[in-house]
Amino acid sequence: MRLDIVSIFPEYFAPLDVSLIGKARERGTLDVRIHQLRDWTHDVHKTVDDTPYGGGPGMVMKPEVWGEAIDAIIAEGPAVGGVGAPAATPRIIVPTPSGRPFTQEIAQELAAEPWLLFACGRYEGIDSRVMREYGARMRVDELSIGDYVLAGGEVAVLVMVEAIGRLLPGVLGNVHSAVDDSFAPGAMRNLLEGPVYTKPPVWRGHEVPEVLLSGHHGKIARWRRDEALRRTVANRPELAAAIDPETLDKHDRKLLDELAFRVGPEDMAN
Ligand code: JD8
Repeated sequence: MRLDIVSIFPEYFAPLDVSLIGKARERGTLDVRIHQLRDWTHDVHKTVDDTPYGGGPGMVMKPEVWGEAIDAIIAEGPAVGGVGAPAATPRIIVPTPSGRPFTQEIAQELAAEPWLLFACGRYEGIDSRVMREYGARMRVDELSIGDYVLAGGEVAVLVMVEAIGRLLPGVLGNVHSAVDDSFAPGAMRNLLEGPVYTKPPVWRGHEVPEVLLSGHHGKIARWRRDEALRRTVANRPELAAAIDPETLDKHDRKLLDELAFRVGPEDMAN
Protein backbone atom coordinates (compact mmCIF):
# COMPACT_ATOMS: atom_id res chain seq x y z
CA MET A 1 0.00 0.00 0.00
CA ARG A 2 1.21 3.51 -0.82
CA LEU A 3 0.48 6.31 1.65
CA ASP A 4 1.14 9.97 0.90
CA ILE A 5 0.80 12.51 3.71
CA VAL A 6 0.82 16.27 3.04
CA SER A 7 1.34 18.68 5.95
CA ILE A 8 3.03 21.94 6.98
CA PHE A 9 4.41 19.96 9.96
CA PRO A 10 5.93 16.80 8.37
CA GLU A 11 8.00 16.29 11.54
CA TYR A 12 4.76 15.20 13.22
CA PHE A 13 5.14 11.86 11.42
CA ALA A 14 8.43 10.73 12.93
CA PRO A 15 6.45 8.10 14.90
CA LEU A 16 5.81 6.32 11.60
CA ASP A 17 9.48 5.34 11.58
CA VAL A 18 9.08 3.06 14.60
CA SER A 19 7.19 -0.05 15.73
CA LEU A 20 4.66 -1.83 13.53
CA ILE A 21 4.48 0.83 10.83
CA GLY A 22 8.25 1.34 10.85
CA LYS A 23 8.84 -2.39 10.29
CA ALA A 24 6.14 -2.52 7.60
CA ARG A 25 7.98 0.29 5.78
CA GLU A 26 11.32 -1.53 6.09
CA ARG A 27 9.69 -4.68 4.69
CA GLY A 28 8.10 -2.72 1.83
CA THR A 29 4.56 -3.62 2.88
CA LEU A 30 3.95 0.09 3.32
CA ASP A 31 5.33 2.84 1.07
CA VAL A 32 4.89 5.98 3.19
CA ARG A 33 5.84 9.34 1.59
CA ILE A 34 5.61 12.53 3.70
CA HIS A 35 5.44 15.89 1.94
CA GLN A 36 5.96 19.50 3.13
CA LEU A 37 2.99 21.49 1.68
CA ARG A 38 5.09 24.66 1.61
CA ASP A 39 7.27 23.02 -1.09
CA TRP A 40 4.47 24.04 -3.49
CA THR A 41 4.44 27.72 -2.52
CA HIS A 42 6.14 30.33 -4.68
CA ASP A 43 6.43 33.38 -2.40
CA VAL A 44 9.28 34.21 -0.05
CA HIS A 45 6.98 33.68 2.97
CA LYS A 46 5.84 30.27 1.72
CA THR A 47 2.23 31.41 2.35
CA VAL A 48 -0.38 28.64 2.63
CA ASP A 49 -3.24 30.55 4.28
CA ASP A 50 -5.43 33.64 3.87
CA THR A 51 -8.38 35.35 5.53
CA PRO A 52 -11.80 33.59 5.32
CA TYR A 53 -14.36 34.84 2.80
CA GLY A 54 -17.41 36.04 4.72
CA GLY A 55 -15.23 37.13 7.63
CA GLY A 56 -14.83 35.31 10.93
CA PRO A 57 -11.90 34.20 13.08
CA GLY A 58 -8.66 32.61 11.96
CA MET A 59 -7.29 31.79 8.53
CA VAL A 60 -8.13 29.27 5.80
CA MET A 61 -5.68 27.17 3.79
CA LYS A 62 -5.40 28.35 0.16
CA PRO A 63 -6.64 26.07 -2.65
CA GLU A 64 -3.83 26.79 -5.12
CA VAL A 65 -1.01 25.33 -3.03
CA TRP A 66 -3.10 22.23 -2.27
CA GLY A 67 -3.94 21.83 -5.96
CA GLU A 68 -0.28 21.99 -6.97
CA ALA A 69 0.76 19.58 -4.20
CA ILE A 70 -1.90 16.95 -4.93
CA ASP A 71 -1.40 17.18 -8.72
CA ALA A 72 2.35 16.69 -8.29
CA ILE A 73 1.91 13.68 -6.00
CA ILE A 74 -0.63 12.06 -8.34
CA ALA A 75 1.79 12.68 -11.22
CA GLU A 76 4.34 10.55 -9.30
CA GLY A 77 1.82 7.61 -9.47
CA PRO A 78 0.55 5.04 -10.27
CA ALA A 79 0.78 3.14 -6.98
CA VAL A 80 1.99 -0.41 -7.60
CA GLY A 81 2.02 -3.19 -4.96
CA GLY A 82 -0.76 -4.18 -2.57
CA VAL A 83 -3.70 -6.20 -3.90
CA GLY A 84 -5.23 -5.68 -7.34
CA ALA A 85 -4.24 -3.49 -10.26
CA PRO A 86 -1.96 -0.44 -9.84
CA ALA A 87 -4.06 2.64 -8.93
CA ALA A 88 -3.71 5.69 -11.18
CA THR A 89 -5.18 7.95 -8.51
CA PRO A 90 -5.23 7.82 -4.72
CA ARG A 91 -8.22 7.83 -2.37
CA ILE A 92 -7.94 11.19 -0.63
CA ILE A 93 -8.59 11.32 3.12
CA VAL A 94 -9.17 14.74 4.72
CA PRO A 95 -9.37 14.70 8.53
CA THR A 96 -11.87 17.28 9.83
CA PRO A 97 -13.98 17.57 12.99
CA SER A 98 -17.02 17.85 10.69
CA GLY A 99 -16.27 14.57 8.89
CA ARG A 100 -17.89 11.11 9.03
CA PRO A 101 -16.78 9.19 12.17
CA PHE A 102 -13.66 7.10 11.51
CA THR A 103 -14.45 3.53 12.64
CA GLN A 104 -12.88 0.05 12.60
CA GLU A 105 -15.13 -0.71 9.65
CA ILE A 106 -13.74 2.27 7.70
CA ALA A 107 -10.21 1.26 8.74
CA GLN A 108 -10.84 -2.17 7.18
CA GLU A 109 -12.25 -0.56 4.03
CA LEU A 110 -9.25 1.73 3.63
CA ALA A 111 -6.81 -1.12 4.33
CA ALA A 112 -7.98 -2.68 1.06
CA GLU A 113 -7.03 0.42 -0.96
CA PRO A 114 -3.71 0.42 -2.91
CA TRP A 115 -3.12 4.17 -2.50
CA LEU A 116 -4.20 6.70 0.15
CA LEU A 117 -3.37 10.44 0.24
CA PHE A 118 -3.90 12.18 3.58
CA ALA A 119 -4.36 15.99 3.45
CA CYS A 120 -3.56 17.55 6.83
CA GLY A 121 -5.33 20.85 7.37
CA ARG A 122 -4.41 23.54 9.89
CA TYR A 123 -5.90 26.92 10.85
CA GLU A 124 -9.67 26.84 10.26
CA GLY A 125 -9.27 24.13 7.61
CA ILE A 126 -8.72 23.72 3.85
CA ASP A 127 -10.65 25.78 1.24
CA SER A 128 -13.64 23.53 0.50
CA ARG A 129 -13.12 23.74 -3.29
CA VAL A 130 -10.08 21.45 -2.97
CA MET A 131 -12.27 18.53 -1.84
CA ARG A 132 -14.84 19.40 -4.56
CA GLU A 133 -12.14 19.62 -7.27
CA TYR A 134 -10.72 16.15 -6.55
CA GLY A 135 -14.04 14.65 -5.48
CA ALA A 136 -15.12 15.05 -9.13
CA ARG A 137 -12.53 12.50 -10.31
CA MET A 138 -11.60 10.31 -7.33
CA ARG A 139 -12.80 9.18 -3.88
CA VAL A 140 -12.44 11.96 -1.27
CA ASP A 141 -13.43 11.13 2.33
CA GLU A 142 -13.72 13.75 5.07
CA LEU A 143 -13.32 11.79 8.32
CA SER A 144 -13.29 12.67 12.03
CA ILE A 145 -11.54 10.64 14.73
CA GLY A 146 -13.80 11.88 17.49
CA ASP A 147 -15.99 14.60 19.00
CA TYR A 148 -13.26 16.85 20.36
CA VAL A 149 -11.34 19.65 18.59
CA LEU A 150 -7.70 19.26 17.57
CA ALA A 151 -5.47 22.05 16.20
CA GLY A 152 -4.92 20.25 12.90
CA GLY A 153 -5.20 17.00 10.96
CA GLU A 154 -1.78 15.52 11.74
CA VAL A 155 -2.67 13.67 14.93
CA ALA A 156 -5.79 12.29 13.25
CA VAL A 157 -3.66 10.96 10.39
CA LEU A 158 -1.34 9.23 12.87
CA VAL A 159 -4.38 7.54 14.40
CA MET A 160 -5.78 6.46 11.04
CA VAL A 161 -2.44 5.23 9.64
CA GLU A 162 -1.89 3.01 12.70
CA ALA A 163 -5.47 1.67 12.65
CA ILE A 164 -5.21 0.93 8.90
CA GLY A 165 -1.56 -0.22 8.85
CA ARG A 166 -2.01 -2.91 11.51
CA LEU A 167 -4.71 -4.53 9.35
CA LEU A 168 -2.36 -5.06 6.40
CA PRO A 169 -1.26 -8.66 5.78
CA GLY A 170 1.88 -9.47 7.70
CA VAL A 171 2.03 -6.24 9.69
CA LEU A 172 0.60 -7.61 12.93
CA GLY A 173 2.76 -10.34 14.48
CA ASN A 174 0.88 -13.70 14.46
CA VAL A 175 0.21 -13.27 18.20
CA HIS A 176 -2.75 -11.13 17.58
CA SER A 177 -4.97 -11.25 14.57
CA ALA A 178 -7.16 -8.29 13.89
CA VAL A 179 -10.09 -10.68 13.67
CA ASP A 180 -10.40 -10.57 17.46
CA ASP A 181 -10.36 -6.77 17.53
CA SER A 182 -13.12 -4.95 19.34
CA PHE A 183 -15.59 -3.45 16.87
CA ALA A 184 -14.54 -6.01 14.23
CA PRO A 185 -17.33 -8.11 12.66
CA GLY A 186 -17.97 -11.42 14.51
CA ALA A 187 -19.01 -12.70 17.91
CA MET A 188 -17.29 -9.92 19.85
CA ARG A 189 -18.64 -7.28 17.49
CA ASN A 190 -19.65 -4.18 19.39
CA LEU A 191 -18.11 -5.58 22.60
CA LEU A 192 -15.26 -3.82 24.35
CA GLU A 193 -12.18 -5.79 25.38
CA GLY A 194 -12.35 -7.22 28.92
CA PRO A 195 -9.65 -6.82 31.61
CA VAL A 196 -6.25 -8.49 31.05
CA TYR A 197 -3.73 -9.97 33.49
CA THR A 198 -0.22 -11.43 33.48
CA LYS A 199 2.29 -12.74 36.06
CA PRO A 200 2.65 -12.46 39.08
CA PRO A 201 -0.58 -14.16 40.27
CA VAL A 202 -0.63 -11.76 43.26
CA TRP A 203 0.59 -8.15 43.05
CA ARG A 204 0.40 -5.83 46.06
CA GLY A 205 -2.27 -8.12 47.44
CA HIS A 206 -4.31 -7.99 44.22
CA GLU A 207 -5.04 -11.50 42.93
CA VAL A 208 -5.60 -12.58 39.33
CA PRO A 209 -9.17 -13.94 38.88
CA GLU A 210 -9.03 -17.68 39.79
CA VAL A 211 -10.69 -18.81 36.57
CA LEU A 212 -7.76 -17.48 34.51
CA LEU A 213 -5.37 -19.77 36.37
CA SER A 214 -7.70 -22.79 35.94
CA GLY A 215 -6.63 -23.76 32.44
CA HIS A 216 -10.34 -24.47 31.78
CA HIS A 217 -10.68 -22.85 28.35
CA GLY A 218 -14.50 -23.03 28.34
CA LYS A 219 -14.84 -21.29 31.70
CA ILE A 220 -12.14 -18.76 30.70
CA ALA A 221 -13.94 -17.92 27.46
CA ARG A 222 -17.22 -17.56 29.34
CA TRP A 223 -15.62 -15.33 32.00
CA ARG A 224 -14.01 -13.12 29.30
CA ARG A 225 -17.31 -12.69 27.47
CA ASP A 226 -19.04 -11.79 30.74
CA GLU A 227 -16.38 -9.19 31.51
CA ALA A 228 -16.62 -7.80 27.95
CA LEU A 229 -20.40 -7.52 28.31
CA ARG A 230 -20.10 -5.85 31.77
CA ARG A 231 -17.56 -3.31 30.51
CA THR A 232 -19.56 -2.57 27.36
CA VAL A 233 -22.79 -2.03 29.32
CA ALA A 234 -20.90 0.22 31.77
CA ASN A 235 -18.75 2.27 29.35
CA ARG A 236 -20.56 2.10 26.00
CA PRO A 237 -24.26 1.42 26.62
CA GLU A 238 -25.09 2.60 23.08
CA LEU A 239 -22.87 -0.18 21.74
CA ALA A 240 -24.40 -2.75 24.08
CA ALA A 241 -27.88 -1.65 23.02
CA ALA A 242 -26.87 -2.28 19.39
CA ILE A 243 -25.80 -5.87 20.00
CA ASP A 244 -27.73 -8.23 17.71
CA PRO A 245 -29.97 -10.18 20.13
CA GLU A 246 -29.46 -13.23 17.87
CA THR A 247 -25.83 -13.31 19.01
CA LEU A 248 -26.78 -13.55 22.69
CA ASP A 249 -26.98 -16.96 24.38
CA LYS A 250 -28.99 -17.87 27.52
CA HIS A 251 -26.06 -17.01 29.78
CA ASP A 252 -25.56 -13.59 28.11
CA ARG A 253 -29.27 -12.80 28.66
CA LYS A 254 -29.08 -13.88 32.31
CA LEU A 255 -26.07 -11.57 32.87
CA LEU A 256 -27.74 -8.63 31.09
CA ASP A 257 -30.87 -9.16 33.24
CA GLU A 258 -28.65 -9.06 36.37
CA LEU A 259 -27.22 -5.79 34.99
CA ALA A 260 -30.80 -4.58 34.36
CA PHE A 261 -29.79 -3.93 30.75
CA ARG A 262 -32.04 -4.76 27.81
CA VAL A 263 -30.57 -5.07 24.33
CA GLY A 264 -32.59 -3.93 21.36
CA PRO A 265 -34.21 -0.90 19.74
CA GLU A 266 -34.37 2.26 21.87
CA ASP A 267 -37.99 2.11 22.90
CA MET A 268 -37.55 -1.39 24.23
CA ALA A 269 -34.15 -0.62 25.76
CA ASN A 270 -33.39 0.60 29.28
C1 JD8 B 1 -8.33 18.76 10.86
C2 JD8 B 1 -7.75 22.34 11.22
C3 JD8 B 1 -8.48 22.90 13.54
C4 JD8 B 1 -10.94 22.78 13.31
C5 JD8 B 1 -11.15 25.47 14.15
C6 JD8 B 1 -9.63 24.35 15.64
C7 JD8 B 1 -10.18 15.23 12.97
N1 JD8 B 1 -11.63 14.73 15.53
C8 JD8 B 1 -11.05 15.94 15.17
N2 JD8 B 1 -11.04 17.05 15.93
N3 JD8 B 1 -10.36 18.05 15.26
C9 JD8 B 1 -9.96 17.57 14.08
C10 JD8 B 1 -9.28 18.43 13.07
C11 JD8 B 1 -9.08 19.80 13.40
C12 JD8 B 1 -8.52 20.62 12.43
C13 JD8 B 1 -8.14 20.10 11.17
C14 JD8 B 1 -8.90 17.91 11.83
C15 JD8 B 1 -7.65 21.19 10.40
N4 JD8 B 1 -8.25 21.98 12.42
C16 JD8 B 1 -9.76 23.68 13.29
C17 JD8 B 1 -12.20 23.55 13.08
C18 JD8 B 1 -12.34 24.60 14.16
N5 JD8 B 1 -9.88 24.75 14.29
C19 JD8 B 1 -10.37 16.20 13.98
N6 JD8 B 1 -10.07 14.37 12.22
